[in-house]
Amino acid sequence: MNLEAVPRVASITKKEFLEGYFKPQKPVVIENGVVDWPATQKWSLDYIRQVAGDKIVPLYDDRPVNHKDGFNEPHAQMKMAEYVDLLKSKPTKYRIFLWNVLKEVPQLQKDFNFPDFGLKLKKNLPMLFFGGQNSSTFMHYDIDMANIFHVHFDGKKECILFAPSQTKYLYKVPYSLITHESIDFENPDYDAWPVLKSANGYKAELNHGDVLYMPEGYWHFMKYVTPGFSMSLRSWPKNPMNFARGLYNILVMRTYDIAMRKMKGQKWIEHKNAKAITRTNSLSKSRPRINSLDI
Ligand SMILES: O=C(O)CCC(=O)C(=O)O
Ligand SMILES: [Fe+2]
Repeated sequence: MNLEAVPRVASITKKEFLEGYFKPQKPVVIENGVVDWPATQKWSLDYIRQVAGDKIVPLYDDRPVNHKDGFNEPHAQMKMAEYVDLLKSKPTKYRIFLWNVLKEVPQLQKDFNFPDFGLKLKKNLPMLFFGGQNSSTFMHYDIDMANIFHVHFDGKKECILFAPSQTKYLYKVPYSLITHESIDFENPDYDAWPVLKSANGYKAELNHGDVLYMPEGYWHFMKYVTPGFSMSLRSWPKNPMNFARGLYNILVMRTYDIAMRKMKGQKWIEHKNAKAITRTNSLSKSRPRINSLDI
């Protein structure tokens, strides 16, 4: 794929960040963005096991969206201690997604603060994400179109990003925030997804303590190369169009999608997946070989 490396800086001033990355809406990895956090010294999977071992955690694997699954309903649950043991013992697809561990284990709140990169951050407690070796999230963008500072802990993670301007090449599923779930973004089959060749994106590797800035509405695919966890801090979109899009997503799009799933079930999901293919392929002159079978 046409992926350029996200620039990495050791540290950054507010002015440099706002001028160089926020205003042009470009991603950046800030290596020492949160060095002053006690979390960068303390947080590891072992530490989380120690302080949150007894908590029951909601787990998600990478099964395709099914109408029978509720919106964001977990696929399994276990104690945090068992989950950390599982992460450390073998590759697993189970991930924790949007879990408010900070509310459940208040002592963790002492270990971080809201850094000042020049953007006003949402002060509600940030969520944590965990993943096992080789687990990944679908390519998606976040419903609120926020500016995101994604801080990684313990392991190594690979990220693939696309700006919103690339959406037309990405086989986006209508009334959702994901691309077609059959695309392997690490090794895409261009016979099946020919238009993907036209997309220009970014890649980044995150290690412990790295902060990835993702601008408003950026697509992101994340793969845990080794077990680890991350925290996302968010700032409302500053572009009024993106702010309106975030409100639309939350108030209209999601409501409509949930209603259609209830009414039409799996047929609705299949219809949307087929639409993702026909819409994007209408940009291509060459006829795809495999997609027609998927529909
Ligand atoms: O790393 C993950 O599991 C997903 C992170 C993500 O999607 C986000 O921070 O918005
Ligand atoms: Fe996300």
